[in-house]
Amino acid sequence: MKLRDLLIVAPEVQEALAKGQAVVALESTIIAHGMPFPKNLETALRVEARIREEGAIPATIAIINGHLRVGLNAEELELFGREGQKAAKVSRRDIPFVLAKQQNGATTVASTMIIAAMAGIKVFATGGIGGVHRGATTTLDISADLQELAQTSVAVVSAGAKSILDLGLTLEYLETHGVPVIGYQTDHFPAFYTRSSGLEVNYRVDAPKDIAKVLQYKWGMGLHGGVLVANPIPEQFSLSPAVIESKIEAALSEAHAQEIMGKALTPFLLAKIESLTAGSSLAANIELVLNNARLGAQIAVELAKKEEN
Ligand code: PSU
Ligand code: MN
Repeated sequence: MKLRDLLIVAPEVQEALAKGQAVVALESTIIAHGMPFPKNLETALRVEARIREEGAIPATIAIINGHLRVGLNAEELELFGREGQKAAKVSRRDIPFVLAKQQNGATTVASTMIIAAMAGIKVFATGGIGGVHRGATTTLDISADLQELAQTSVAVVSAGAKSILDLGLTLEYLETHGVPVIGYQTDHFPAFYTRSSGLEVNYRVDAPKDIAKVLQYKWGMGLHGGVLVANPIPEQFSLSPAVIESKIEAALSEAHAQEIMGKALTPFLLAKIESLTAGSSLAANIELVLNNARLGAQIAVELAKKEEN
């Protein structure tokens, strides 16, 4: 089996990479499992458009018919939008199984990072990353996203992580594994729907070109691994911390009562919170993803400029 038969990079993305132009990777689990149809598809298309507006090329990543795909067209995005929770959620451990069966799979942060790195894409924008779940001291539920950030050299732009997670433990885990957490124009780690978790980031960086500079030094010296860029939701779209916390607690106790575990837990909580907030969390989610797409594109553009020299 040859990698070139397995990995299919869309011509536009391939051309941009060959010319050293800016490319931003996007995940497909956020489409299939993170938002309901048709908002998920609409958002996926808007995110790609936002990246183009900033002068970068979007590359949504997924597994289709047993191929690793980098750069999807509108019909392919729609496929994942419509399949929703029926599409397999594919993290690092799942990739070979979906390939072997020639199936389709929606890639998480972890598997999107793996495939982006294979294609030579260095910047990836999403909504929120997986992390250490609340109660992980007994359940050991820690997302494979964190381990991926430890080993795969891609910068992930997110709005922090939802407080369905234990954000303090998530930051500790990243510290142990040497993953730097950059706050974009903030000193605090954002909590997805809200601009601050009250926890501090490792470094505050205020300009995309300075983030690109750090990436250039890190990878230029051969220091492998990811970087987490935490970009707070714009003020006007952020939700009330007290309201969102009560919904998160209700969703968590529902998950506990129904004994939801493993890979089903995150999608269950995302859907539950959305229904409990009557869609206001979805509106916030969409805005923060667009905001991350823009920052991801700006960083990719700056990185491409630096690599020219
Ligand atoms: N958190 C979100 N939205 C998402 C996800 C997480 O706010 O869509 C998705 C991402 O694809 C992430 C995955 O990589 O869930 C993490 O799942 P788990 O906790 O099972 O590793
Ligand atoms: Mn898990």
